[in-house]
Amino acid sequence: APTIFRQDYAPYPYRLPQVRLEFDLAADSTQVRSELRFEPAPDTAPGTPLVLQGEDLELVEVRLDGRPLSADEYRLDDGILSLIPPGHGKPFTIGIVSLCRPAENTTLMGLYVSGDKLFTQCEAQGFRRITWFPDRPDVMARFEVLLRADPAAYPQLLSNGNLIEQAGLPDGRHQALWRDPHPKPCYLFALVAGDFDCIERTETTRSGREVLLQVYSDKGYREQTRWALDCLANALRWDERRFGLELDLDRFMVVAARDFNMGAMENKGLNIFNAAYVLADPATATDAAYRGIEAVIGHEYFHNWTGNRVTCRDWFQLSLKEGLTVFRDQEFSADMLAEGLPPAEAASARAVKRIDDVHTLRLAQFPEDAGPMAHPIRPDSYQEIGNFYTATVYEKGAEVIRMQHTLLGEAGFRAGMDEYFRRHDGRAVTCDDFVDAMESVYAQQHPGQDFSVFRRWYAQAGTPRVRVRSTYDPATRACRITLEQHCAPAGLEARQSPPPEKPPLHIPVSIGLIDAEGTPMPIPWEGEPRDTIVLELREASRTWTLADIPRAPVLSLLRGFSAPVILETDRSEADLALLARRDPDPFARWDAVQETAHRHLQARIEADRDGGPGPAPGMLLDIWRAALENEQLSPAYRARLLALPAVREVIDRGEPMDPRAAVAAWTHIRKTLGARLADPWRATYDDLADDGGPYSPDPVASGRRALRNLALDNLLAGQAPDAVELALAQYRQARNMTESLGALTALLQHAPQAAADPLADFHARWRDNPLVLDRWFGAQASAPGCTVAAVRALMALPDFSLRNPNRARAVVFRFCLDNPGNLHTPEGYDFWAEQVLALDALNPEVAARLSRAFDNWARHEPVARAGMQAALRRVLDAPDLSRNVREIVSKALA
Ligand code: B3K
Ligand code: ZN
Repeated sequence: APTIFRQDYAPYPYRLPQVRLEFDLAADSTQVRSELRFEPAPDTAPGTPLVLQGEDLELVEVRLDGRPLSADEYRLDDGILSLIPPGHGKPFTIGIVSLCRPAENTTLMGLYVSGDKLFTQCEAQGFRRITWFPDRPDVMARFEVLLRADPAAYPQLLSNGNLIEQAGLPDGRHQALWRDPHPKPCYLFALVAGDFDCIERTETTRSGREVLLQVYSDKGYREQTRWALDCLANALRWDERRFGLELDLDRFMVVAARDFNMGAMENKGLNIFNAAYVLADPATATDAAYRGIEAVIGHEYFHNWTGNRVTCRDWFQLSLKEGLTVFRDQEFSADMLAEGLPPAEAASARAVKRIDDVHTLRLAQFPEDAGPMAHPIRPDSYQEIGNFYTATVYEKGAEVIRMQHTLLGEAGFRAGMDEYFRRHDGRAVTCDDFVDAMESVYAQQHPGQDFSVFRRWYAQAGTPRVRVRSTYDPATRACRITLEQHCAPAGLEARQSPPPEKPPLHIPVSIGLIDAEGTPMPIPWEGEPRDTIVLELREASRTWTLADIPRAPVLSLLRGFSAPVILETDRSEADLALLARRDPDPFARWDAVQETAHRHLQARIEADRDGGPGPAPGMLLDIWRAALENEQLSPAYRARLLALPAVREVIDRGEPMDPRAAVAAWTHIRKTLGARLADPWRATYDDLADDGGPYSPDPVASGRRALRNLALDNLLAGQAPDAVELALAQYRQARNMTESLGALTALLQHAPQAAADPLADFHARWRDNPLVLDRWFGAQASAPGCTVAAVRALMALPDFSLRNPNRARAVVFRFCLDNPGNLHTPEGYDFWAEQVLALDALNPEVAARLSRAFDNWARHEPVARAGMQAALRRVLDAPDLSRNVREIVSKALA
């Protein structure tokens, strides 16, 4: 497949002010009639071809200014329709009639069928599967859309913008006309047709306009959409309050789809969501699912400004909208968690959110940045853009925005955002345009300084390492801190000769000092004493001298995770233990606990390999016990402190990576922590019993449930005598999904024989609710007892289908991503290859995600390495591989 380069960008030679689309909708075959009003761009030479993309379409007719064109007046080549427009420099109209087949469309890109409804997904390049069009984000048009369909099958007909009129037709069908007042690129187009339940409410925006908010779902699920509607209203308020951004439409719709390739899509005024991010009630949704809905509803809503009003010039700029919008949804969630709490608790609630976000980054993005798919947040090339909706573009992109927020401060960042909208509202722009707006504020705040070094974050792949050294001189009371940065070649960069240059980045490193008792030591800084300061490292290495430090300090580093880097320190175990117990910065404290656990786990892996005695668990037990018994800390925060690093993180740290050894060490330590701390775990479990009040997903109540489920898991891991009974009782008495799934999962993890009854009960109870059934599948597929044979048995059940992405994710992805003990077997490698190929025949975008699971094969120990390599080969050698999977697998094997 050809590689597309960012440097090759050229503007589209024609403007497209106005688009009219008419759909004759039916599942088997839908006819699309388009009228595209073009005008040449100012410097377009006469005779410049007009090029339109199409994919999987049947062409019926092409017209130019109303006149049908004969086959020799246009070209149709590999889906591309091109023609030479009249050379008079005036506007002209292209009319196209085409057919597509929604019912046969298993890719879920373009127009497709889900259940008995019709949905669209156009980002990035799905619109070309609906009709021929300039399918690129810098061509922005006003859309008018007429939908016609059978009212019995499709009583509701939705599209972007405002509903202009709705009417019955003489032939018994009905139609709806929609007009979107805002110009948009075609990737933001959407239509939905079907029979839905809908709840709605009106809100008044801050300028006093009434707007209609609606959530559509499958019939019978109305009551499960209330939380999503609340979240939508909260998002609307929050964007007004924090960014001064108001909804620019009279109507904003969210529609839940059962079959959806990812989380949701920000189509203008008509967001289409994976039902998993809409539907919730206490009986069916976990606390985490409630928070996930809030985040995704917020995310898509915030795109209305960061993505839709100001969009991307080309797809290399994807992080312009995604990194920024993830940052915004993270802040929204943090503000929602903290809302109404007293300051100390609010800080802790925000920290919990930050910990979860950093955990995600380390789990998904750090490995990506070290593997064959490593790319800068603004990539330089791609073969298939669908493969670049990555943790790097999204999560690292959000970290790069967050650093700008840190450098500018809240007020400065807001001023930069205002400036960004002042300059670019209504346009398709680049990441550089965003940084320019932020830099204009930074340069005012810091005369003589700029973002020229900071910009390298957009161009450089790989996770930088920051080495920290410090000395303290009691005679001068000076503490000297040296920061040194280094970024190794990322992924395939290592093959380049000469290796790419990686100049230093602008890295804000937030630090604080504590003394040997854990008391904060204020740092004299810019004229006042401060508990936390930000060192701005812009060079390969730099030393700071902090004066007036009364005693030898212990450094609390990278507070709040001020930059997406890996720290290298020579901190002693004792210093780490002190930070783990006393660091007043909740993030840095959690990080110290994690680091202690990681060191212990790696020592255990080495001991298992070399037959040595294994590390003594004393320090770990002390830290765990202290956190467990510290009632000053919120249960939600304690649940994070007391969670071991994920197995995948442990695997990732191995050199070479050895999944089975990591699983063994991790399992051993989990048992130790469970067994040796059985009493405090039990006391915690009992203390946190449900108070019998009505369910609420608020951070306090959900934090209690999180810690209680963790306690149960540890009691089972440690084989406490009555642990199985406790879990069974919790399952039976559960008053919400968080409790029942917590019990079921813990049983499956530690006492699978005892899980049989609850599993059967769960299935009987929820067989008709697809999202809950996904939980049932997922808990089993990720359990250590689930062998390849067992996962195949799950897939043989009538409830299973590879065509539904949620179900495929619940079974196949969960097994391949969260069951390393069983995946890393000869049968596991075969299974992966087979499933990648089976999925690829249906849905390349989803298949490509699964194919990423073996990215880091080459860093594994020889046996795993050879098995994974052979499986990758098998996939690469298969006939008819999609462009999506081919890019991933060929890069992995390069
Ligand atoms: N913008 C969409 C992602 C579309 C991905 C399509 N391959 C969802 C989001 O980030 O909000
Ligand atoms: Zn997004």
